[in-house]
Amino acid sequence: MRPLHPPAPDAPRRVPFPAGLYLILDPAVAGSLSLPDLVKTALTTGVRFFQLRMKTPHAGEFYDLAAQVCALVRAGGGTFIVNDRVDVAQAVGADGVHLGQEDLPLADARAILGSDKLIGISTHTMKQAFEADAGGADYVGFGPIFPTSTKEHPAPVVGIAGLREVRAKVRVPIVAIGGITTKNVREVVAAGADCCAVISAVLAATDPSKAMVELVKAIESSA
Ligand code: TZP
Ligand code: MG
Repeated sequence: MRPLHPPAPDAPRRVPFPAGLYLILDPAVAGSLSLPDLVKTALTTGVRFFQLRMKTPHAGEFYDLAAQVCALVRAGGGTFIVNDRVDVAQAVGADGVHLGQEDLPLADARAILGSDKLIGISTHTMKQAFEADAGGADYVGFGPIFPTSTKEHPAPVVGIAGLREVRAKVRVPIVAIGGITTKNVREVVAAGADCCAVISAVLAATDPSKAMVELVKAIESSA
């Protein structure tokens, strides 16, 4: 895995960026699986980077689960990111927020959360990745690398070649996403991803614990 750039001496202290497996917790995919239980297991398998993605209009529902997961992740030494909602991220004291192209603008999220928090931006083209990097994102999500059925109306598949191109031009860490599994994760790391984000490869696995162990092992051995 490629080394991350050391921060400039005068750069503000930010939450450390944990390379490796980035586990996205989405209750819509988890079904009857308990996300708090899954987080506890994930921490024992070496997962350190978590995001809660909850496509609900009810901020209170999002807040309740985010507060619970945030406390567990923190207790286990992990990093916790809230998807979409800057208000929920701030309210639960998360380590940051992950924004899509149609969410709050990066500059406004930064003004609210401050320089200590991580802000990630979903990108699907070189132009978007470049803009996110130039705009001060702490990392870019890039994908879908492979076809995915988890996201509604996904952008066109960017492929391993697309990931390589973005890796060559973008300075900040890259979180690759979309259709990543134990079978293809090594080629994603080899193409320069700092993190591999998965939803269904873990949440819809017959044995989520085994899937996490295999993914963590595959990423570490490809780094
Ligand atoms: N953004 C791009 S692809 C995707 C998101 C949220 C879904 C990833 O889910 P999976 O199940 O790991 O393909
Ligand atoms: Mg979003």
